[in-house]
Amino acid sequence: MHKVVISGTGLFTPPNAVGNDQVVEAFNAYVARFNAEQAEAIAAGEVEPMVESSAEFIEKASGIRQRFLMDADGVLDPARMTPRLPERDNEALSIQAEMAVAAAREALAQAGRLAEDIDMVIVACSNLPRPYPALAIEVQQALGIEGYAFDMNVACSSATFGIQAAVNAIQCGQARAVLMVNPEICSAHLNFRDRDSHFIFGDACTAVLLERADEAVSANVFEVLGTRLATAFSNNIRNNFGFLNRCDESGIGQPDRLFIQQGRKVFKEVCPMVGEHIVAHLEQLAIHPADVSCFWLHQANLAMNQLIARRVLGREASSEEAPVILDRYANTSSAGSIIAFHLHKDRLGTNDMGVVCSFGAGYSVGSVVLKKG
Ligand code: CO8
Repeated sequence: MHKVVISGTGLFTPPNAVGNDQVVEAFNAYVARFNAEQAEAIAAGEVEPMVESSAEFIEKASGIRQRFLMDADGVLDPARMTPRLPERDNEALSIQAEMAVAAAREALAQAGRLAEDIDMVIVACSNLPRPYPALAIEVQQALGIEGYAFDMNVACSSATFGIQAAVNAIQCGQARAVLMVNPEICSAHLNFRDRDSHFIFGDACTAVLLERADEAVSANVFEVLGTRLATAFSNNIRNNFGFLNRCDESGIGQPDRLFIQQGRKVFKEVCPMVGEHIVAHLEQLAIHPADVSCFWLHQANLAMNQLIARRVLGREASSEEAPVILDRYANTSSAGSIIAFHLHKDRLGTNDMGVVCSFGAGYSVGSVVLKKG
């Protein structure tokens, strides 16, 4: 079997940086509006009044300070609270394909590769724009890549599951090089009217280029020592948006057609699952956790990452060992751990090891153990 390396990564960051104070101001204006409109029903005890959000709570509970959004005006308009992203003509490049192409070009350039060197494209993300044609095939066409492409969705773990699919294809000789991209517009499926979650997500796109180690031309490569995936069904993070919605009118427009979660339960159940997963994966590869230089973890909650790192290392991790990007990007679903890797991978010296780890809805957990070449 061929050895596989990551030879390039890319990141597309949307143009609109939005601070906690801005999302809170919009949310609180919406609350004032709602409570005024419902004043009679609230006074009669028929409707619960909405409660304001606070920027201090958000930073303390999550570690998030700001997020990047594809559109901020629509989100920050209390009369709308949804990004304004006009649908494009079928002949035009779709918005997620545009994000993917931007991130992919950076990954290709880092790897010193051209479209003709790539045999396979995977788009792996939480929210796809349509059932078909596959977004991955649109990205493949836009970049001028031959071979084949497909979409996959494992929520926040889409990127690590995508990496394993790419590794398998390269190891078996089905592809020389694979481009795996994660265009996430989380803001389009986030309920900005929900106090518990209106601050959680941001938008971004990442790209990872994987190829045969013996054919890589970049001097800056990371060998994939192993991948490990796990899933366990849970209703604690859920989104009921889907093609069957139109078959039952009673559900149309209901909040559960957007992102919903039991945040506390997720925290309690997922942290141990992820800690054990990483330890077991390292054990399988005969690597001691103390010999790992960096953990590029999924970026959902700062306390969650600190707890997972403690479970794996048996002590606090420094910011060099478990880099944080969610303060700036918030939770960008599958892109989060790859943003951390992309922005902090250069800290590793030759033969240093690191772990990319994602976790989220499903539940799903994915880890990728890497060694700097
Ligand atoms: N402002 C002020 N106070 C608030 C707010 C707010 N906005 N929200 C809640 N509070 C209050 C509550 O009312 C509560 O008050 P009280 O104690 O008086 O009852 C108190 O704060 C505590 O509330 P919580 O218990 O809800 O708060 P937590 O400390 O648990 O923090 C978090 C909430 C930050 C959500 C935290 O639970 C968390 O981060 N959990 C982990 C979540 C996680 O990792 N989820 C992963 C999901 S991502 C994924 O899998 C991908 C899905 C696909 C993406 C789709 C894109 C949309």
